[in-house]
Amino acid sequence: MANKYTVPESFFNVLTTKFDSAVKSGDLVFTPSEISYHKVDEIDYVYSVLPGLKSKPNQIADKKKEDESPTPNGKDFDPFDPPAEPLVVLPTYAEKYAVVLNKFAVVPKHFLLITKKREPQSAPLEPSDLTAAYHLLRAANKQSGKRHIGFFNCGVDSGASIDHRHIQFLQLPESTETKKYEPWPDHIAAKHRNEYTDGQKPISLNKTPFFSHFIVPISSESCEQEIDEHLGFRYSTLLSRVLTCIRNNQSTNDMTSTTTAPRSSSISYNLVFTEEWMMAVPRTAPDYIDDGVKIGVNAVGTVGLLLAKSENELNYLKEKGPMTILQNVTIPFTDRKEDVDYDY
Ligand code: B4P
Repeated sequence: MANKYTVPESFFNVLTTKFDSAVKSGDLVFTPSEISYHKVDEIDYVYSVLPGLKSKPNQIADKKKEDESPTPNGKDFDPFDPPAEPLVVLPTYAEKYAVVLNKFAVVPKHFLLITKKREPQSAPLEPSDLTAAYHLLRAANKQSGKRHIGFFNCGVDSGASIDHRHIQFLQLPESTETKKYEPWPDHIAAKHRNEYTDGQKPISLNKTPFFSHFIVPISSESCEQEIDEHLGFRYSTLLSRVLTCIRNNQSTNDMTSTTTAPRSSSISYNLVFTEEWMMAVPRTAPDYIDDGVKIGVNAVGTVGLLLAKSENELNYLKEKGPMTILQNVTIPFTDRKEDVDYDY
């Protein structure tokens, strides 16, 4: 039975047509990337590198600078208030949202769920945000026949650049005989799917070196009426763990720190989700910076999708290894047996 979250059957066709015409008209800057598949310490990674080192990345940077500069009245520019018409796929979805194309896409048809009225990116997601995002993800998978991932960058250290609530969606890299990519949380969620119950501590991969992360399976059997509650409950379990992990990390840093500099009080994390699971990763920095090299990591980095904006960055990534990059922008994984659920 149709309800306010029902996604039109024409959704993905409209999205495809809009993407093609926005690229053609120049309203959307699509920079195709070269991708390579890697397996490091049993984890699949896909590195995307933007080719034409000088032209395309600068085109993105210049366009963004132009678009994101403050408005004459001094208020921060909000590109989603209102979104540019050529990028709009669904002007209204589930009453309070719209669906728009990413103006600076690296993979085709990258799209965003945005609130129509500006709401902060740093606030916790609401059950309706999760339900709307889940329905869109499911519709994109079904209508395109390709698997997508949804993600949310929350807080200043998460990679978020626009303070207007937005959840993003990308098609996952496909696997072939020789090139394999499987997001590493897949097998953990599959293993625990049947026995995991609401209120249980989220699942983590017990592996070092690794970064702190929290996974909950999503039950696709939940009926339409229950999905709101199901997603909201499991997300709040993740959020609780994120807050505890950040608090523990800050206490440890306070004990070991020799400086009196004020510490950041922000709560930053990435949320990544598929139809089968949700994962939250607490963040401590938006970029990896070392030796004059800066590699930005957003939510999809946590499932092994890393973007290098130059050959130099790509070589650096290969040389240092992806886990060095990821560990530097997150909280190192420790198996804290004393942690209990909801102890924030
Ligand atoms: P945020 O949550 O703020 O941050 P982000 O995805 O990390 O994007 P950022 O802007 O920092 O991009 P970056 O250089 O790291 O997301 C804001 C979103 O709104 C972005 O997708 C942005 O492009 C989009 N946007 C900005 N202005 C807009 C407008 N006027 N209308 C519509 N949309 C607008 O990376 C460059 C791009 O590559 C980003 O799109 C990023 O999501 C994507 N990307 C990063 N890593 C990737 C990977 N491994 N594989 C594929 N794509 C990847």
